[in-house]
Amino acid sequence: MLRSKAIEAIYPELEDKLVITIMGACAQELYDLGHKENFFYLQHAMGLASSIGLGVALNLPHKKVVVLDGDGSVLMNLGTLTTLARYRPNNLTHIIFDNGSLLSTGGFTSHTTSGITDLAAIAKGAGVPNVAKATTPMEFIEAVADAFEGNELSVIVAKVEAVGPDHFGMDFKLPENAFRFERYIREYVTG
Ligand SMILES: Cc1ncc(C[n+]2csc(CCOP(=O)(O)OP(=O)(O)O)c2C)c(N)n1
Repeated sequence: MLRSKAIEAIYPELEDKLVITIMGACAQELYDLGHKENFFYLQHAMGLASSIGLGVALNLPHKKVVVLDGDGSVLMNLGTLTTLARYRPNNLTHIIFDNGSLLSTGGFTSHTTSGITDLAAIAKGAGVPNVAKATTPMEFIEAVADAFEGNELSVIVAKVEAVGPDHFGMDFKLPENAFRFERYIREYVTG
């Protein structure tokens, strides 16, 4: 499964949700489908997309929040799964695209390569109530639909190929990214 295609498949469902992505390839693939004011592309702070998603979800319980994460990022902040499970926001869906690689910085293998580390098992062990694994586009679409329709904290581990975009670049700079998202939340979500 290609992550770009998986994101494309759920893109229409992201319109009414707050979306936080990790940096690099995943962010670029979402951006290339069309930027929306409800998207926030986390930069530099590897591992913390789910922590930001947790904070947003707890503070805006009426809004669905989606985190698009990577295996390398989650492995850098493994405790995040236990913190998510402890606070259990039922409006948060944490999608981990597991490509077994730190793709955005050159494609070094991660601990999930060749099935060594099972992030779905870790999420389950951490106490996340709804955990799904997807290896095909159909499984992915079904798992995401289930999570978006359901009313419980969900983690979806989607096995994807270690393939990213052939270009990088967005038409706004780093601080602008943060200010825009904050302003959007203030004006259109809380306001
Ligand atoms: C603390 C920290 N270490 C290293 C980096 C450099 N870095 C940026 S993205 C990335 C790889 C992320 O891997 P993963 O989450 O699996 O996503 P992928 O790139 O495979 O889509 C790395 C190592 C960083 N931004 N922050």
